[in-house]
Amino acid sequence: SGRRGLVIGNWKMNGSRVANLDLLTALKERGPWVAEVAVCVPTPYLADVALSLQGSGIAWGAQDCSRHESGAFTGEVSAPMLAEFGCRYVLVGHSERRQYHRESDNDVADKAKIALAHRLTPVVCVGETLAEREAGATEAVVKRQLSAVIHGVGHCIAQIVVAYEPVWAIGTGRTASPEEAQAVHALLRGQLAAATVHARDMRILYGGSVKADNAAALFAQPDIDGGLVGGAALDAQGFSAICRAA
Ligand code: G2H
Repeated sequence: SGRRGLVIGNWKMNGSRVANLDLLTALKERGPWVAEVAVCVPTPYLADVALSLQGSGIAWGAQDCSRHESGAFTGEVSAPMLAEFGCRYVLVGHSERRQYHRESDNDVADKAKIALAHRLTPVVCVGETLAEREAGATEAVVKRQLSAVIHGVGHCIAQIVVAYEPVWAIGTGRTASPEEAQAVHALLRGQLAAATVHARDMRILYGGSVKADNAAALFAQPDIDGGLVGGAALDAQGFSAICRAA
């Protein structure tokens, strides 16, 4: 395909001002890569990260945003605020948000919509739990999750990035096999194709225990366009190797 690979590091709630600078300095020394590379960092670090990555070719983003534009939402961070700090991406609907913060498919669709309105690229995360997979519901679950976003954002759907993250593979060391992941990616691309003529140009990332030693096999699949990388994104050498594989 003509799609450029994309690897996004999801730092989750890790790092410190000093450690982040070390990590980004080491990462910048290892680039550039053929694939596009970005890091989604905890929001308090955005100003530091923007300064460090400005002009580096590495993009940055956040891990969540409010579904509201502004107002009385204590503790929330808005899409326009993220845009102000130069974010290119914002993760929406990560399974940890869905699980621990009870985000619904509708919340996720609203977040994707407000991100797009502020020229941020939402990385819409979908994925089934182990119980859902074992019940044979994988297809129905990811379709329902993506469908909410397709309906929410309308013709802007071509502007999003999708990340398939089977919940049972997140931080567990258990990765979906390249074939298992490809099957779901193909399904998701088919669903996008029913909504937009641009589906073939859209990036669908795989996430869930991506490491330097399994990345190449995953990224070799025809509908896997890169990765959303958690734990392995906290080490410059390992993350760079993953970026090289995409
Ligand atoms: C899945 C992934 C990054 P990890 O959550 O979003 O994390 O690579 O640690 O499984």
